[in-house]
Amino acid sequence: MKQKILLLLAILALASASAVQADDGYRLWLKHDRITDRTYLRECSRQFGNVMITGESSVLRTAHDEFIAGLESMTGMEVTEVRAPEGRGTIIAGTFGSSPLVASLLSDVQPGITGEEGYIIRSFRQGRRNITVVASEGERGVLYGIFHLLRIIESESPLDNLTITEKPATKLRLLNHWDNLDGTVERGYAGASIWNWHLLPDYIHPRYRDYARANASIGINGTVITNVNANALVLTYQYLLKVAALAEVMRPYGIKVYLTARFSSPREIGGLTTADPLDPEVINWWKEKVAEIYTLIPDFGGFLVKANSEGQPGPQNYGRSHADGANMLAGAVAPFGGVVMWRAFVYDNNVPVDRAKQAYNEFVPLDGTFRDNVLIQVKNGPVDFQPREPFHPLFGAMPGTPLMPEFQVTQEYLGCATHLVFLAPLFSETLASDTYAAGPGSKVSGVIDGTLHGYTLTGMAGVSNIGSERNWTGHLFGQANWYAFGRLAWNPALSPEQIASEWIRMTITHDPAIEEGIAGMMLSSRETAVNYMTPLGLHHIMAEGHHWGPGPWVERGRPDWTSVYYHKADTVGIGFDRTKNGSGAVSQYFPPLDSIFNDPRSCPENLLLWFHHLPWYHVMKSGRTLWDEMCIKYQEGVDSAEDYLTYWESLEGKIDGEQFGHVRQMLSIQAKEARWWKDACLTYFQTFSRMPFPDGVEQPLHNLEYYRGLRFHYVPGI
Ligand code: GCV
Repeated sequence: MKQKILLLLAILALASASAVQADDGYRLWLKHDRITDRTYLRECSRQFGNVMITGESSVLRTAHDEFIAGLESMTGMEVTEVRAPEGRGTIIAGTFGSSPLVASLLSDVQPGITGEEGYIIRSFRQGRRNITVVASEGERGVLYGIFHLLRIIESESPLDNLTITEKPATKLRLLNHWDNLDGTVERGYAGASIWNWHLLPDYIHPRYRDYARANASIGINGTVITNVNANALVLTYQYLLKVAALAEVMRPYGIKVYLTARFSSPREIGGLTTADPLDPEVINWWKEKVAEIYTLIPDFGGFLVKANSEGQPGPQNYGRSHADGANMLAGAVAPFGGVVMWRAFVYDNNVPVDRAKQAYNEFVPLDGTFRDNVLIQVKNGPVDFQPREPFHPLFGAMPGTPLMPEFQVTQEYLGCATHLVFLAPLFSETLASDTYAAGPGSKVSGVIDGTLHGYTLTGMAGVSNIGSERNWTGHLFGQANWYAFGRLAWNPALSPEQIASEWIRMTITHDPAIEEGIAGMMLSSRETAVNYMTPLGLHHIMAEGHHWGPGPWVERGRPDWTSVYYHKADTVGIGFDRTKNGSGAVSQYFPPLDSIFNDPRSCPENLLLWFHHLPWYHVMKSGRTLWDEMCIKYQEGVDSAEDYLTYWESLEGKIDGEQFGHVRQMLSIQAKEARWWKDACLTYFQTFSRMPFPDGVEQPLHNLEYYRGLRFHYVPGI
């Protein structure tokens, strides 16, 4: 009997060990599951049986631990740590400065090739030995190189004759958290903030380390942990201790911590009567505060500031300029090597004729007046993270001031966390746009990486979509947007195709046919969302406040927060006239773009209603009327969303069951909401066009009153 029970227990143990682990998404793209291809496994053991990753710093120790843990997990090998190349294959990693072996193996590499964060990965044979070297001038470069090598292994790519040289295009690659100290996240759809301010600094949640690790694996080197709608409390000693505890967790992964600075802090927590940036007491208060921060966090990155925008205090409250405000803070952090990222997302209380013009109008005159350690952080488009906007006209227009783009990884205007919208195509569209600032070929990416105007300080920011949900981002495919942001901040020229492929292979499957199917869905998903939400250059027609569903009828309140301000539909036509005869926003672009945008015949049709108010009968390139074209675009969006669901359902049993079930439900919601968007928008716009729906466009499920009457409570993210 006893023997029988023992046997049963053994079988049960075996059964549970061999059962496929359901994937709850926590491991992100760093799953490091066991590779099953025997040939590849043999290759791994030929190359990496021995490991020599030297260096005492915490970052190099991280590189060492990550490589060994990742390799052992993926291959089941037990690696041997050696002091010199041994056996059939050895991996050697380190900095040129700290490892004489690395320096001698790569003696042909000129100083400056990798810099502190770039790296070289080379594999070659030395006699009968396979050698792989991962080398950099800096420790972070070694860590990034190790993560690159793990990525190669995880996607089962060839390991021999590697000759990789990488260097990031931008210096500051930062996530921006709009996380509040009360645990909520503005525009966050993946649960509460991951920072548990109440338990910090004494309780360090394991998630903090995993967060740092995930970011480092894609080259992100900094995080602004608090909301730009800032709370001065975070600058008090009590909270700085908590920030310091987080910084400590991030440090071994090469990640610096930054804070948002509430401009009125000297008054709110400093006991001063003013926050005037030119007031000596204010200047001194910030200097002392910054010194306190650096005592606690020696590698503190600096401040991100939203000032004089949407009710936030700023220098203009005291009759001072954005430059006065930014330079005062920059002066305080400069002695410690810190930076100030000053946001250009500004619009004041006097509603402008065209909000899209305001940042340009305010910042271009200040070009060249900012201190060296200030960057102006500019949203990708001139309004606000819409499904499609033209690139922001500030890019290219401030040659004397480093500009860093701000992308929104969280999907405030793109279905929150429920819709599958892969954002790499959106980010790349901006980065690849030609500003013509210095003639043709002056891409936004050239502004950002500093090559166009010779900026030495460069960066890219992404508003995080991370929360405390088990899978981090709410929607499994939200992880792909986090991943894409990191990869593009490192290399803005990477194609969305490559990013999607890397992510799918590490997160979902290596099956080439399924990879192709999922990539097809991801790569078309942004256009699909544009189609069912805001086709042909429409923008800002979502519901009030939460920005989730459709709300083209929103007309109450501050005009530039309403939908009617943006679409301007009437019985004649629709669209915002930003031509030279209208708001003149086209003139903020360099020639010939100003003329291209100014003329409806040359304006790209996907931006037509951004720049033009056109009659419903306007003839489009397809030969259809504007009305018909708009209807058909909405229908195409709905059809594609439904196709995604149908395709995904065909994957049942072919991919992880938990991933399958989770995404199937999300896609089903997305298909339903795509139809809601189409029906609500078309029934509303039809009251102006008074034209029937063209063939192929399905009749709305309900009438306009129904859609207008829908009310939602407690939508997340506000
Ligand atoms: C953090 C939009 C969003 C706000 C956000 C603001 C900004 O208006 O709706 O939630 O505030 O942009 O970027 O500052």
